[in-house]
Amino acid sequence: MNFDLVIRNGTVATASDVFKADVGVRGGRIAALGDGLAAGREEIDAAGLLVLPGGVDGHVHFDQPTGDESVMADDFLTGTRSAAFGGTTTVLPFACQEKGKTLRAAVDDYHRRAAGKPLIDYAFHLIVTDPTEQVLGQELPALIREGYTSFKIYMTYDALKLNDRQILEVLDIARSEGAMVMMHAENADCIAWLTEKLERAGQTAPYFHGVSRPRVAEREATHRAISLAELVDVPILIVHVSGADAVEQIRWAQGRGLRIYAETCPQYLFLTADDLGGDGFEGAKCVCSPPPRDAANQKVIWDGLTGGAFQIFSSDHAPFRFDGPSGKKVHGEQAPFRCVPNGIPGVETRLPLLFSEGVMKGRMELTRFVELTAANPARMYGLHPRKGTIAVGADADIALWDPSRKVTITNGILHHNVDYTPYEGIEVTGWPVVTLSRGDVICRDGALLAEPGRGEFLPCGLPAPARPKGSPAPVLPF
Ligand code: DUC
Ligand code: ZN
Ligand code: ZN
Repeated sequence: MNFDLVIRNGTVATASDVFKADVGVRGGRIAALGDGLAAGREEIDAAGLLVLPGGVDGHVHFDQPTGDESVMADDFLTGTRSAAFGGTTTVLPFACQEKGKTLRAAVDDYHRRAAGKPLIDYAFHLIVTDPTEQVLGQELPALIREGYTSFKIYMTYDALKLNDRQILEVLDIARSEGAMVMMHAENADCIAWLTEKLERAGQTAPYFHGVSRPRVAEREATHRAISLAELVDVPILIVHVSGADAVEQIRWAQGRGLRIYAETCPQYLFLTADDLGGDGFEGAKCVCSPPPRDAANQKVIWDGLTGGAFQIFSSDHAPFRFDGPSGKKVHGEQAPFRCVPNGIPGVETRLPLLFSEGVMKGRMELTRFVELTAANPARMYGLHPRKGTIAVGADADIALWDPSRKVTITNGILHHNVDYTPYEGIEVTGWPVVTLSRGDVICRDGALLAEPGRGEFLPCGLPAPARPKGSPAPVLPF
């Protein structure tokens, strides 16, 4: 039995095990794991390397319309290129409904934006901003059944936010259809009130973006999201959790047996509010929401990652160039923080940062790293076991890591289309040296070997973690 490819002599890690094995690939899938596999048409010697499932980044924004003249710096080509070089082989960006338009229009538009570009496989989350009767009664259920099985809702931003009643209606559909709901939990009125007060006081520099979105605004919304989900009896996932207070709410809910899941991101481990300061407009580079906090909060986020409060570690890659007319400076360098596009790049640095500071510094096991960055996002969004693991039958989406390679992160070595990285100058140990997608070597030692458009759209299954407590057990296939 011959293979298209055999990866020999490496150390394989999944979310549960670390073991020595060769990996045989046929037809884009993993066909065998074992010792002394038969020859492959192609062979890779992975001696000294880790053989990890390609990362699944469950939260990225590529080419997403912004509502003003700003333009995201990465499209489906540059965004997936950057992901691939960072060891990620599946991404889930967002198709965002425009208020007054249909969800279907957003999905169609987003497929057009992706067409011919992705280098790796991708699925879409929806963003529901206008839950009309038609959306709730027909469109959303139909789209869920077509494979758009997760969607985000916002508790802040005028153009996006839902009120509590609307949130309940949407959660109810998620419950009956089995979809996963992602919640952006910040209290809109607290933020609006503080923003106006700061503006009246002339405190409009990027630093005050953080002041306008305090931890208590995140805490209140997190608690409210949990309460609404409990009322409806549906699991939810709180995205991009930044502060200790929100973590406390999440732990409280989990301790009560509620299915509340949580995601955090590199910015809440590696940046602080000080990064929003600095000279002039420089802090705009780190304007994202929720904002980075301080060292004490970073520690709580680390504890949540290692201790189990968080299930997912995503990048929330939301790329805007610093210079030029359509990025952070779209409204000029003197623009008040409320006009600065929200978001920072990070799809390529997500895995190396967590690997280095988490695994290499002994904070977490390699299995936990794989769980947080690949297996759990795949499970949470209905892509497991096709994605997120190394197992017979899974797609051969694999990143070969050199665990001892030391790299200083600078924007020059990254492959996104952004003109800065918030992580400039951080030295990491461990780096992905080869990335495979469905058995194709797409990146090797800094060279891109893939053609645009080779990435496939993935309709998602109904995620098991989205099942309400006490719902009937699934029918097993044996
Ligand atoms: N929320 C996100 O998920 N990404 C970027 C900005 C935001 O508010
Ligand atoms: Zn958000
Ligand atoms: Zn986001």
